[in-house]
Parts: sequence; structure tokens; C-alpha cells
Amino acid sequence: MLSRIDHVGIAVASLADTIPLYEEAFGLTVVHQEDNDRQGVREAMLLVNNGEAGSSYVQLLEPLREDSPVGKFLAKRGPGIHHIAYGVADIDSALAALTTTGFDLVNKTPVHGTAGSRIAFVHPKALGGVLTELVEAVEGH
Ligand code: V0V
Ligand code: CO
Repeated sequence: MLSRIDHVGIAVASLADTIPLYEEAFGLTVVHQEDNDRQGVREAMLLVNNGEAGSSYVQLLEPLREDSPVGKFLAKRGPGIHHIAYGVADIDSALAALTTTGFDLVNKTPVHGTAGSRIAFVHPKALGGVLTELVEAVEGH
């Protein structure tokens, strides 16, 4: 079902303060930046690798509102790893399979993700405390 690690989502207080750390440490560059109002985030995607199975990124997430998933996470736990996202070829069949096996989904149908991707989250309580995202990327991303 899973084709790659698409991204690691990291909660940050400030994109402007954190992006330079990744540039300096690893020479990563921001290839996409976007506000996702429904998710309450301003995000930056830094490319790690373009592989045969698709690309992998670090996703830095700054909250647009305190009362958003990342805003609440920062208030409770401080900055750090927020979620892991796996690439899938067909998110509809992946969600159908998880529903059949009884996993608690935050999104039963896909919602809008980075750069036109279709995404859905599995509840952290269902996977040992790890918020998990599935991503069906747009061709070429
Ligand atoms: C919350 N909890 C987490 C967590 N966030 N555990 C692990 N990792 C996280 N990131 C735990 C929290 O500690 C509580 O545990 C419990 O879940 C309930 O937390 P809460 O603060 O009361 O929050 P809720 O219940 O209002 O919301 C939690 C969920 C929410 C997971 C339902 O964060 C959500 O809908 N997340 C999915 C959307 C999202 O994260 N969007 C931002 C990224 P205790 O205290 O009960 O033990 S957007 C993105 O990645 C995009 C656009 C993309 O990639 O394209
Ligand atoms: Co994400």
C-alpha cells in the first residue's frame, strides 16, 4: 500500500527562523510554500530526494491560528515532529482498506494537501501515538 516516506511534518513557531537551519545543516531548499487555511497551517516543503517511487520532503508547519492542530500541538508539546506522511498510489483504496480493518481515520475521504495532493490522516491513538498522513501526490511531485 505504501510507496515511500513522502514527508516528515515538523511543527515550528516560525518558518523564517527554521528554514535557514535546514539550509545550513543539510543544504536543503524550499521547493514549495503554501497557506492551507482549512488545516490552519503555513507550510514549507524542503526537498530531500527525488526517487523512483516519488519525492521525499521535510515539511515545516507554522500555525495560522492557535486553535488549529499545529497551534494546539505547539502549545502542548512545543516544537518537534508532528506527523509522518507516506505516499500511496491510490488513496481511495488505501482508506477503504483501513476502514475495513477498523482504523480510526481523521479524514474518511481525502482532503486538499500540499501542491494539489490528496491527503488523509489516521488518528494518532490508532497508531501508537503517531499522527499518520497518507498522500496521493500529483504526477511529478
Ligand atoms: C494531538 N495528539 C497527537 C498529535 N496531535 N499525538 C501525536 N501526534 C500529534 N500530532 C494527541 C494529543 O496529545 C491528545 O492526547 C489527543 O491527541 C487529542 O489532542 P488534542 O490536542 O485535544 O487535539 P484534537 O483531538 O482536537 O485533535 C487531534 C487530531 C488533530 C489528531 C484529531 O490534530 C487533527 O485533525 N490532525 C490532522 C490534521 C493536521 O494535523 N493538520 C496539520 C498538518 P491525550 O492528551 O488525549 O493523550 S497539514 C498537512 O500536513 C498538510 C496540508 C500536507 O501534508 O499536505
Ligand atoms: Co503533512
